[in-house]
Amino acid sequence: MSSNASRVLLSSHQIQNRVRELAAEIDRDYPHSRPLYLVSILKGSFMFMADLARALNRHNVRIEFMGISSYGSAKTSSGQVKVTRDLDVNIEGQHVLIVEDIIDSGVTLSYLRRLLTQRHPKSLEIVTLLDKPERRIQPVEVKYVGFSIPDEFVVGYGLDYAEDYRNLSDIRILSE
Ligand code: PRP
Ligand code: 7HP
Repeated sequence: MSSNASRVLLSSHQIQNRVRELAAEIDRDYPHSRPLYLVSILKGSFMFMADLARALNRHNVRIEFMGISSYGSAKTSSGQVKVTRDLDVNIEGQHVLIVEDIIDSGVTLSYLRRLLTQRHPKSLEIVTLLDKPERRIQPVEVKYVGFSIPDEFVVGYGLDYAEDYRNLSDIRILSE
């Protein structure tokens, strides 16, 4: 591929293996007798959501989406979180798992956690494929982390730079 994203950080194979491990953990942790609401944060987590949902071994997974934006087309968060699409279901009394592609500053997820907590779910947890702990500005409690990665701007597997690269099946480091 001719682009600024030639260094593979996580291969498709590594990602798929880890997604299966996360799904097995989630399957163990949540009662199979009740629905599990997966809330995918658009757009970045669409690919992770699709793979994670398929790797869960249960029939009562509810697929929901929210749109939250704080980056625009830049490489750093604007710090301004905007809900661009809200849930259209009532999550009161439900087990809710937020599905995110990456946690960077923590601004998006700490905002979202506060917002959804006010809706009184039975439980509210977060699964993120990637975590960049060095970048944290706001603390966020995250139950499931796929990979902890260094402070590099990454693209692929749903993650973009100015809307490009989301379709890659691996995760690559974007060079300057
Ligand atoms: C990305 C990513 C997270 C957020 C993480 O979303 O998907 O939601 O940034 O960053 P933070 O921890 O610094 O808040 P983005 O706003 O780029 O939207 P996108 O998912 O549509 O690409
Ligand atoms: C957001 C984001 N989007 C794409 N790649 C990264 O490394 C990112 N960090 N925060």
